[in-house]
Amino acid sequence: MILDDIVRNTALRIREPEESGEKMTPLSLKEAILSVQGRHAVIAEIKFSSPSAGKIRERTDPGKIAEEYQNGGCAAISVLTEPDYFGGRPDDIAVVKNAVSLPVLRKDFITDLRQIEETRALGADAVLLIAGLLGGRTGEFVSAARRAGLEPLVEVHTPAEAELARASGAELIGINNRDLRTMEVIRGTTAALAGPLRNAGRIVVSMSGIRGPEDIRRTAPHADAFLAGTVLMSADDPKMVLEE
Ligand code: IGP
Repeated sequence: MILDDIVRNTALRIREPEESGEKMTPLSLKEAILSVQGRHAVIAEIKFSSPSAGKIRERTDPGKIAEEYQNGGCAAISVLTEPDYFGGRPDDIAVVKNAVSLPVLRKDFITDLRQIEETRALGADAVLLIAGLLGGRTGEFVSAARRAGLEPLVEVHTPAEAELARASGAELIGINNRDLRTMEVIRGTTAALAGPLRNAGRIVVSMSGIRGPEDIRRTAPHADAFLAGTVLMSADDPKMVLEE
């Protein structure tokens, strides 16, 4: 099972966080999403490969890609830092932060509280917490992220995980249309899970499997923002997708 391998290998890379120097005041992902007007809020992801898509594109300067995304009008940038399956590097966070003035979300497989400290030390503004990996510890990780100065975005894929995320107090909840265990994308997942979360005042981000503006339009009644990776990384001009 790939997910189990990824989680195991990621845990082996954890190091004790080093004392880091002066950190910039974090930018709010929530504010960035809510301030978008007259278009859909998109979190644009930098990801060079993935277990489902294989190699998406040759590795180039992530700062350049982030600039292109920013020029295209995205609300924030997501950076996959997992190296073995997604072609990322932890240091990509700092490279992207230096290139743009948008909030940066760190996307990785977080199962240990030390990775929260590490994420802040890398310079991220927000951190992805996967409810399917953290289970009953989700709330603890949400609190730890806030204490570290990071905004938590809790990812869910099932009704039980959505309830966990709601109860964790996280304001930002990502509904992953892809099942991380089977890789299967079911685009109706966002519509199926969003109702109770939005009624509870949560901000819902629809993630994964977005092929273009049409998918965004169709899901727009159920989500406050969208997170897209593959379609943007493989586009000649991400602006065409982002300008929707
Ligand atoms: C982006 P896509 O289908 O647009 O490339 O998906 C993003 O949702 C996906 O990369 C993702 C992910 C994750 C990756 C969502 N949750 C958790 C790794 C870990």
